[in-house]
Amino acid sequence: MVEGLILHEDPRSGNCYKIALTAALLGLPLERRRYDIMRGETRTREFLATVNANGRIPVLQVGARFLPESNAACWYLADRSALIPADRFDRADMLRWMFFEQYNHEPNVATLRFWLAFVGEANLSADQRAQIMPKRIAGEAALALMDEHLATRDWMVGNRVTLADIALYAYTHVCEGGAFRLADYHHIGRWLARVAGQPGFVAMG
Ligand SMILES: N[C@@H](CCC(=O)N[C@@H](CS)C(=O)NCC(=O)O)C(=O)O
Repeated sequence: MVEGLILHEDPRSGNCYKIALTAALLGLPLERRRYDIMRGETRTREFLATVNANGRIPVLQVGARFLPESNAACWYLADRSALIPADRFDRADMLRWMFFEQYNHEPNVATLRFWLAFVGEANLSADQRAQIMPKRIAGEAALALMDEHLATRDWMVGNRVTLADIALYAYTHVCEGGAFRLADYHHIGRWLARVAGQPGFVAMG
């Protein structure tokens, strides 16, 4: 039994989408509250005081409690479901890919998408512009690692969809917004179709 669930989100954010997709695959009803991060709506005094002192979405509200961090929120929703493997090693391996997503993938693939597709290259600071190439190299390395991993398996962990797939799907399927070339990653391409074919799947946004 899960208490009333509210997702505080900007629907353009892949981090928010992970939670919406997890809820959809589990058939859990989710109320949505929208914020525009481009207008600083997660930086207001009220948001910082009540929703997330870290000034960011997504935040999953569970009754009167607030849970920031996308992967923690996905875990909360999926706890004791088939989206988290029963096998102890696989469960830790799933976490490995979720940490990889936050450290190697999202800061490069998602940030370049945000900068190029939403902020616009002309509006970036000199410091941000200098980071484009290092982030492209690191993002391509993360995608190449996933592609190699998926060459011999259908799912990131075990033999069915888990939170590792959801966490990595969110920004991988829209990586072309950051000028990454999906066509270069054949195994990822087939895996994206597998995730999108799951019963209950919902598209982003
Ligand atoms: N590690 C966090 C990242 C959260 C994050 O970076 N959120 C961005 C949108 S995807 C945000 O709220 N940006 C607005 C801001 O920083 O003002 C997660 O996985 O939830």
